[in-house]
Amino acid sequence: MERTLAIIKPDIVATNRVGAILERIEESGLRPVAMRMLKLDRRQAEGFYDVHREQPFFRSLVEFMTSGPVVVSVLEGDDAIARYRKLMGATDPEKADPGTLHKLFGTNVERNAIHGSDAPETARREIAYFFGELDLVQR
Ligand code: IDP
Ligand code: MG
Repeated sequence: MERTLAIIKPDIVATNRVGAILERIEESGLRPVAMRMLKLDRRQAEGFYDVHREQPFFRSLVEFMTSGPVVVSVLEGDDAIARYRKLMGATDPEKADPGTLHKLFGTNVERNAIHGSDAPETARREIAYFFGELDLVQR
């Protein structure tokens, strides 16, 4: 059993497609065990994307991620990190396979609808960034 952090990004909340994303996540067999809507402030977004601080797209990414509410959740399941990354597809919707969440819901490489942790270490850090152990339910 593994856990991963998912973020439904502001573009999806703004266009009322949170339910459509969650439906596909649940259909895939991944189970949400914590969920919260919040509006990231600049420091929270910068801290979350700290590894990208030197990237040319960092400022714009932070602008986007603070532009409106997001839905953060913890997904649980066997091999959850890799399974969710597969469900999402490549970061850039143009390069993502048909049927993946980035392809179906993303607009471009920045406004790409959703986030998922990329490895066990990052999943642990990202889950702890938003949730405490007591926030996670047993299912
Ligand atoms: P990931 O979200 O698939 O792990 P990362 O490379 O970690 O991809 O990038 C984090 C986020 O930064 C992406 O989800 C996307 O929103 C944004 N991003 C990544 N690469 C670019 C880019 O080349 N231009 C603009 N935004 C980007
Ligand atoms: Mg990443």
